[in-house]
Amino acid sequence: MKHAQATLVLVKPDGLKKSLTGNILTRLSETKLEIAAAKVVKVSKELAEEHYCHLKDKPFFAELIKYIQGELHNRKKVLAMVYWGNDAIDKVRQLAGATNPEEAESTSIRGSFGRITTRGLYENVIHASTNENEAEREIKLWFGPDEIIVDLYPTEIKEEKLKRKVWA
Ligand code: IDP
Ligand code: MG
Repeated sequence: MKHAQATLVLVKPDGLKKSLTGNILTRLSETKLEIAAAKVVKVSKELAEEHYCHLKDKPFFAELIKYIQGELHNRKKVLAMVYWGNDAIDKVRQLAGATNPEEAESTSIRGSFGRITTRGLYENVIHASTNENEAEREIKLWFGPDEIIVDLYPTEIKEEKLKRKVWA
């Protein structure tokens, strides 16, 4: 059954370096999904390791962390977005293409612009969540509730006395 879903999309550092943001957003706009959140993020090691925690035993894990932190491309940021709408997860995955850019359909984003490095890492330009559980985990990791314009998951009010940076 098709229903409204949210999915996390990241334009990875290779996508930024190759100036593919406009191209990727144009392709994603074909889905008629809505952008529910967007920001540029400087990815900490902690965030990188948490995002890819399911891959921590893989031989390419250390390289993957460097990749998403932008250390392989001298672009220390990613563009993080939440896309929202009917069947969002599969629609975005379909446009993204298979994980291995050599196996991805040639018209997909990864098939068009991805590569495999000499060290064997798949540099595949974008991230997209694969299922609803993963999407929820990832969206909560990358965004706070106030940064998303639709109510996706239950929230609570926490009273905190925190020092924070404001405009001077
Ligand atoms: P996904 O991004 O298609 O969901 P995951 O298995 O979650 O694929 O892997 C996360 C990222 O790790 C991939 O996008 C790719 O950059 C890298 N990666 C995954 N599997 C391999 C592999 O077998 N060799 C090299 N890099 C890989
Ligand atoms: Mg994945």
